[in-house]
Amino acid sequence: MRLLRSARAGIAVACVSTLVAAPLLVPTTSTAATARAEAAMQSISIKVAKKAITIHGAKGLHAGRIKVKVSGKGVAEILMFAKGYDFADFRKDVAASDKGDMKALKRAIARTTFVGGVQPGSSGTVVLPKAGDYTVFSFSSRGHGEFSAAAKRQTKQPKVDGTIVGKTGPRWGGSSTLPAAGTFKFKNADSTTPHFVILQQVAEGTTTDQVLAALQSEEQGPPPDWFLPASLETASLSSGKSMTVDYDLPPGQYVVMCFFPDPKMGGMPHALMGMLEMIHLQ
Ligand SMILES: [Cu+2]
Repeated sequence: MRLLRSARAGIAVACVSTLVAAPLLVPTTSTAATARAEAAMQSISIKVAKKAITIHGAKGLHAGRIKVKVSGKGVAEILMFAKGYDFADFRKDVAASDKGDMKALKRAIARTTFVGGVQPGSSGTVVLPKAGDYTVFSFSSRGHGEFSAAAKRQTKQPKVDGTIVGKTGPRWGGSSTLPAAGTFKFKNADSTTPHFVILQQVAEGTTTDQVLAALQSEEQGPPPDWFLPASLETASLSSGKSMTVDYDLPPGQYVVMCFFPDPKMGGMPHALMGMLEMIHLQ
């Protein structure tokens, strides 16, 4: 998944100067009412550090919807592996796909359920599909975390302000406008591949063709002038899965992108296959 990682790194590098200047993702403040509603939902917190991933609050956890809060250095990805496949296999397959081994990439996709997760400083909900063992992974950490969930409990999806849908193509569907702060639902309705979301703020009027050209460009140097500082990233979701993401971003135009690599295209990230869409936050 070299392309996935380098694409993420590229975005991160482009953002870094402005990220330091402005706290872009202020944790959403809950009103008393939502705090009461959330009280019933199980909750875990995940800290992603370079060397280790630590998880708090996972004791006595049941499968079903849980609230996830992430802090630290990178996006936390919650994974469940198929029987006979484990984190060591996953790591090995990711390393092999880095070197262009598409069989390894296909195996990693086939044997891993990507349950979702959020970036540091953010929160959301994910659905643990069934009782069993879960692994927390991050491209930003050498470590990993583990937790278990007991029999599933039925839980309600929190109220959302809009939806972002990954569709077969690959392409995007869902809301064309969202409030600047709130909660969106991210659903992967594509039966063929996992997807993740990067929301990147761009200048008003920027086109997906401009973004595509910039992504395809080999040029090093400063980001294009339409590239604005605010961004948000989620973890990957397998086919049929959904999650909710709490966010607070500056109003404006954003490009929705996914950089998950496609094994049928030699590992090309979906964004370069045209999985780009413009939305507005207002
Ligand atoms: Cu994708």
